[in-house]
Amino acid sequence: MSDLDTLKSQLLGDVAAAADEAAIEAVRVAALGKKGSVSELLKTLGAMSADERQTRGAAINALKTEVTDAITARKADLKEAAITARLKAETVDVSLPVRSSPAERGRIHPISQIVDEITAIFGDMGFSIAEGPDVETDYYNFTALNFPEGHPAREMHDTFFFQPDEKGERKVLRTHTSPVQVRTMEAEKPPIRIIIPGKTYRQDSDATHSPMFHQVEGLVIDRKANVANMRWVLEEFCKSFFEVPSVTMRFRPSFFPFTEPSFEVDIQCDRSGGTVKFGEGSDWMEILGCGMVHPNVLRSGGLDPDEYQGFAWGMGLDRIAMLKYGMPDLRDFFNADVRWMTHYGFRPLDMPTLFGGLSA
Ligand code: 2NM
Repeated sequence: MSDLDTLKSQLLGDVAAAADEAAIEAVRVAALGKKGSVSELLKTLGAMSADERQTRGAAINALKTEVTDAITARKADLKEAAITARLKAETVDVSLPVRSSPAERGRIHPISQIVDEITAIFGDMGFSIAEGPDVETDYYNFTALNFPEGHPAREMHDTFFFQPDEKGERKVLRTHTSPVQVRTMEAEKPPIRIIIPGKTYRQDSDATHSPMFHQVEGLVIDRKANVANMRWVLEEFCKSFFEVPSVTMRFRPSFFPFTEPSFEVDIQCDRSGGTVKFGEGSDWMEILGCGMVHPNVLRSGGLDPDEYQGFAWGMGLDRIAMLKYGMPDLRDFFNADVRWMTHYGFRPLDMPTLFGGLSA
């Protein structure tokens, strides 16, 4: 066997043994690279006689061609094998159900949905949102709102009291969101048009009462704001909120310390079927309280009652949400049960708007 035959069988053996693309590349460099075994042989041609070069040169070039072809073929095979292996490893089972993204699976709590709906309605009427602390002073929760010291209305609220602090001041969990109205009157100049959604607290707990519940209150202060304006605002709100073209409302005289006159408002409804229908029927349902802001409350807010007047209202959200969405037990609202949320919750991307439909 000549030296070329030996080299050839060795190189072809290396080619056949190369198991992946990196290995075959190493074989190529070892044979055909600058210092490769075949390249080194080619370099010997220069020192040969013309005759010798003719026979020896042809043999070396034949070897080079054969080795090059073998490497090229093996490379192609290995590349093909690598692609096949990768396709096999990366298969997708298209029959599996699509897993939804967190944004699609998440749900908006019905209370948040109600607040978003009410915000859309009053936002459209030019109201903005005001907020305040859940832990209030006795002054803002009661005194500034015309609940005199020792007045029985303070007991009406079943207040959660904190231990007195070092100054003897006893903070409370706000029993309504009305303290925010006083804080807003202190901070802003009329005209004022705000709604105040938020958590409120009273010691009360059964199937229809939770010690933490939700309210939206509203306040309008201007030079001539009056009961007729209030009626219009509340009627527009009810039509939008209950998604009916007309509602009949009943204003019954009532008492709240912070308003005079005060009213409780019912809307006409039909309870004869399994669900409540609004805008028709022979039943009445109480939905909110309202009135003209008491002069003492205006004074608490730093406003002159001879210059400004206003109206305010308040409604509980939890009961209204139960009614609107047909949820039977209030306690489910706060159990954080994901099955309940999946059933009663709202999709985060379905934002309530007046033009797109509130709860559609
Ligand atoms: C209600 C009913 C009637 C009310 C009054 C005020 C304030 F601070 F402006 F005087 N805020 N909220 C109000 C009036 C609340 O809830 C049933």
